[in-house]
Amino acid sequence: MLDTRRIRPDFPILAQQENGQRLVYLDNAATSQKPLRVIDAITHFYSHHNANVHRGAYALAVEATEAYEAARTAIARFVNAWAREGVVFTRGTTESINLVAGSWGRANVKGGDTVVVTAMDHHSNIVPWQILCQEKGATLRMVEITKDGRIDLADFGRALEAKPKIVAFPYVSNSLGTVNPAAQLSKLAHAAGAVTVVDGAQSSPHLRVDVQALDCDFYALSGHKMLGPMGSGALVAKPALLEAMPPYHGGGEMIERVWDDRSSWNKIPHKFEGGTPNVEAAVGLGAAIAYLEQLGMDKVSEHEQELARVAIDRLSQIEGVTIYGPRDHRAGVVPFTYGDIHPHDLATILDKDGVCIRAGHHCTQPLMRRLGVAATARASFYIYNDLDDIDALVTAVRKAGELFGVLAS
Ligand code: C6P
Repeated sequence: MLDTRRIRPDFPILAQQENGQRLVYLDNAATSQKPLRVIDAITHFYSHHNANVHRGAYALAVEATEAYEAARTAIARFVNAWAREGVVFTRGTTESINLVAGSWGRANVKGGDTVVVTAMDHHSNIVPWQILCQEKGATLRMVEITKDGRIDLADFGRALEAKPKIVAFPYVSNSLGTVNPAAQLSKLAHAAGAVTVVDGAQSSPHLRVDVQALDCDFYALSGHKMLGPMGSGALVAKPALLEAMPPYHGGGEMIERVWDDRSSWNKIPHKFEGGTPNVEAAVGLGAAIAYLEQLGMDKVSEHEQELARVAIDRLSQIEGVTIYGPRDHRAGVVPFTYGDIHPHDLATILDKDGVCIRAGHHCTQPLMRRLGVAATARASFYIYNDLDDIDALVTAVRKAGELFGVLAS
């Protein structure tokens, strides 16, 4: 496991108390905490290099542009992108998927076509496709999940019989923790003639990602879940696809020439980056990637998997606790319910002990319907969590059980 005694001091917020207790932050799937290296990178940028990018002819503007473009190179390296030109900065996974739906989708999906998603997708990888399908008169086909929380491969195969234009799925589920066989799904989808869109919101922070090995077409990620700033993220795509796609947002910087009635476009990735970008977010994300690379992504995932294993083991010993998701091939996400205690009540009670977990539908309402619950509680781990955090979680859950006098529903 990672040496959390060395990691934790890098995260100033973890030294803080919450409700007079040691802060036990277990909502990392929602957003991660930030190390000083990221916070300092942002401060340093504003203190020493701030200027608009790709515009200025003076040294400061060149420095700002270099810092911004260095972050692009870092993302490309981190996920083994096809080319750095295939990395488009966005505000995160949601915007990245909307970009694909709004540009590639609008240009290529027609009435009668099919778009495939899965029942474990986050709303960010469902709603943009619903909007597209409604606009085009296309069909949105949702692939079912198995009882143990995996994509049902038989149903996936049936969905591909419609020769869909797009197949979208999450690499890692935020509500189940399932790590999906993304390379296999992509291969099957390609054989059916589809382009593939991988929601990487929960994989980029926690696994070694190699988009070329996955051989997907589009890969979306959010910086704020991987130690980076809020509002940072990227769409990573095969350059040839980006070249052929129409722009998504019109404005400054994404053009080559503007006439009175029409324009021509800048080269990729700038064609998709109209307007002044969030340079501080890119710089912060570059610093976050450097931090994760120093730890090593294989060690990061081993650490979280071990924490999840221990948490599942210990929570399962509490009578009335139900854990959701598969037993293996899972990331550091532990969704559970406890008898008839509402997950929101559970989260509120745990907060009194300084334990932050998320409760709700986790933006996966179709999945919750299939699980037959309105909501779950969810503990999710990251590099600074340790066995003491699991002790605190389990103790607080037991305490909640005593308080509510609950046993199995
Ligand atoms: N899931 C969670 O608590 P944004 O908001 O664009 O950074 O990420 C959206 C998103 C897309 N896909 C998956 C699999 C996700 O988990 C998320 C964000 C958070 O689970 C907030 S709902």
